[in-house]
Amino acid sequence: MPTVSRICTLLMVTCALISPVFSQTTQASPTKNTVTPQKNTSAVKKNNTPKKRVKNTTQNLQSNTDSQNEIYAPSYSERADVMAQVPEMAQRLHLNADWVKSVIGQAKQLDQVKRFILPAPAGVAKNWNLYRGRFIDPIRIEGGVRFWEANQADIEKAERVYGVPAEIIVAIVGVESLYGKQMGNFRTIDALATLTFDFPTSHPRAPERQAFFKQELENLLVLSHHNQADPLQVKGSYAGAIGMPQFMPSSISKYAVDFDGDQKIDLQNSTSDVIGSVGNYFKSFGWVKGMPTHFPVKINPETANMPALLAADILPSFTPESFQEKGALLELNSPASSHTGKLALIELQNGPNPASYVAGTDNFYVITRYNWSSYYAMAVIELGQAIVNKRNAQ
Ligand SMILES: [Ca+2]
Repeated sequence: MPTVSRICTLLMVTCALISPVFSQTTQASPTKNTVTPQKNTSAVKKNNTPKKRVKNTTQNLQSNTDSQNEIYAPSYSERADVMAQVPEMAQRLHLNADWVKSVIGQAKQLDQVKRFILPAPAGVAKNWNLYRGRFIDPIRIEGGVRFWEANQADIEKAERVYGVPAEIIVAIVGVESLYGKQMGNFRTIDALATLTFDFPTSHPRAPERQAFFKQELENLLVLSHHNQADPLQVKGSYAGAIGMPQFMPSSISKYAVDFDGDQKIDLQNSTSDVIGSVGNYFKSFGWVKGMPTHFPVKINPETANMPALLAADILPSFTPESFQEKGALLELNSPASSHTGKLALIELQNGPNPASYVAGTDNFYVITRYNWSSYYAMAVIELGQAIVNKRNAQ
């Protein structure tokens, strides 16, 4: 597992030649012990609500117009309050103040970014079946089969090195960017500067989120400086995620790897680096080789001890015995009955219809470290299985 300094050393060699190719990992999330069980607190698409996904899709559709909008967007060089913050920021990050001033000054405030970052309106019912349908579709399944075939050696290597199943790695790339076809068209510096200096105050967690994006902006600056790369050239999602796996700047520093050995990390163009980086991300968050992500569970919400079962949310907290004592029943004589780890009752709401439930393991929880949503994790798992089934059927 490469250290940050080694990554930077690798990047420093070549990034000046290739301009910013780093992609952003998902947000570095706290360790398991410090994570509150609320889903969706992170940067990129970290939501359980299908509604938000609609917004993200809208973002993708609208991103073609971003370049036109950028032309008319105000530059931060015109904002005295922002530019006044540069000396302190540069000093704290040990960066050249003139360079930081130049970069921040050329960043633009984008109204679209401020709109997209707002959560879905209250009262929108979560609906797993709708959410699922957006990702488990023929195009994404067939794309996964092709991506797997085209990158088989790297995928098998990642399985060996990190212990993460091929289908999980492939499905992550499929869900995040449709295998590189939808990586976002916002300039990352514009997105992160907007979310740092003009985060919408109407957001329910505005101070927390603004502080997060400020850290990511600073990570982008530091990473670019170390890599001798131009931060103005990096493009990605409205929330600052970059490349096929949609890594945030802090995550590239921590988890991205040079998997093809060309001495640079390129998460926008090197599928090998992408595959290795996704594997390393999961390994770093505690992926257990060979452990299933979840088991089927039978539960009657009318009679089971639902408050107890749902209190810990997605954090695996129950032994199989205590799980079943509370009314969440596992299949007899199945892998679930011999599972030695803890379980969580994962509730997936279906709008007005009865919710779906599965018993999530520690590996299910690890997937939610990529995107803090049980709906996201389940979509990744099911897409991966659908890709496996399609491959086996050929
Ligand atoms: Ca590489």
